[in-house]
Amino acid sequence: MKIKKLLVNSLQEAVEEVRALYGSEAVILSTKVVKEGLFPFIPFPKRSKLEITVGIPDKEDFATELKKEESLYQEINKLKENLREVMELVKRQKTEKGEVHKDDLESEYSIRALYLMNKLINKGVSRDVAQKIVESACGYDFELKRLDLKGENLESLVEGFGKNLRLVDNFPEGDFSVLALLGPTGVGKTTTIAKLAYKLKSMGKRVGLITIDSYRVGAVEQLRTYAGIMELPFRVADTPYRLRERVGELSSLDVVLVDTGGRSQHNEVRMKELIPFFTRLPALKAYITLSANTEERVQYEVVEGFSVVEPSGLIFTKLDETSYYGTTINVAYRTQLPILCFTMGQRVPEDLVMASYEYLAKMFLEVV
Ligand SMILES: Nc1nc2c(ncn2[C@@H]2O[C@H](COP(=O)(O)OP(=O)(O)OP(=O)(O)O)[C@@H](O)[C@H]2O)c(=O)[nH]1
Ligand SMILES: [Mg+2]
Repeated sequence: MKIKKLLVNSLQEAVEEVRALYGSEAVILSTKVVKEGLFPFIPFPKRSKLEITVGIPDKEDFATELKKEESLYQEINKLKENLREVMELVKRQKTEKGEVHKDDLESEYSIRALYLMNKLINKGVSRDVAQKIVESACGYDFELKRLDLKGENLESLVEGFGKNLRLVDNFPEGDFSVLALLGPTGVGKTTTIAKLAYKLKSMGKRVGLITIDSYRVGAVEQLRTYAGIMELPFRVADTPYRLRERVGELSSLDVVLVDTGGRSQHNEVRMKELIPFFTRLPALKAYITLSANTEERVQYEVVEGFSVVEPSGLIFTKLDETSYYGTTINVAYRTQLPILCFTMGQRVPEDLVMASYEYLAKMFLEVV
């Protein structure tokens, strides 16, 4: 950039002169008032003039500035494009997971309600089930013009679950009850029986154990070992008649837990074998044991298969083995079978929790 100095009478003149002499790119960098006498050595009053400093950009300066500016714009546009792509990706991923979008249901639910819905959905609860649960805990807010939670997150979830899921609330029931655990192989039936037996014993109940699993090698010994450790009466019954007989022998106790061998819901013969064991025993209640890490549609297959014995409820095991335990909510909601308990680890007797709405709510809010 070149620098020039000019002496002018006014700012107006300065602007005009600079334009005329150096073109529109020239800029006035500074101005200074100076006194100018016609005869410097005579003490006449002096005239005021304006000294201006003008900056005249070189041609090359302009070209490089322009280039710099252009590449900066290109860079910004590229960044904008990248950002747009990332936003699209995030949006797509969220929709694929079935998460409720703020814009999807924004007109219907408050942000708080949507937050809670997403807490459930992100753990595997189906969108329609999550919506039903959260909606049950909402009221219409006339100010927001939307459905909003009536309480805080925890109490809202407790209310939502309470209105939509059934739990076994009278356990153990009556003076004498018989509980049998049924389900696919390896879901944790025997281990859960041991945990339940301990729980009942610590509630002061007199407990007895029976196994009808004479199919698998070592099955009898597995339960016998637990019975031995807890000093509980133990029986084996290999036929429906024997089962009734053994239950009769233990009828002075409060609760009898019956272990069964795991079987596939696809094996019709093995499923039908179960029926005579569970008829003509009025005190008996059969619970289907489902592993939470099993695919949801398979869980429905299992419930359907084991429904030959008219189940009284569900037990969910291995909650510790999946992040998507929300499937248990879907299954309990859609079958409307009451939940007895959850297990979340191999430790006997620690890893068992009797079903409660509060436990469920805490589990989804990740505060247990
Ligand atoms: N991680 C985890 N493992 C469990 C849980 N419950 C049981 N198990 C384990 O699952 C395995 C099978 O447990 P069992 O109790 O023998 O299962 P089962 O349903 O009686 O098996 P079958 O009688 O052969 O059908 C064992 O290693 C248990 O320790 C649980 O809640 N979490
Ligand atoms: Mg077993």
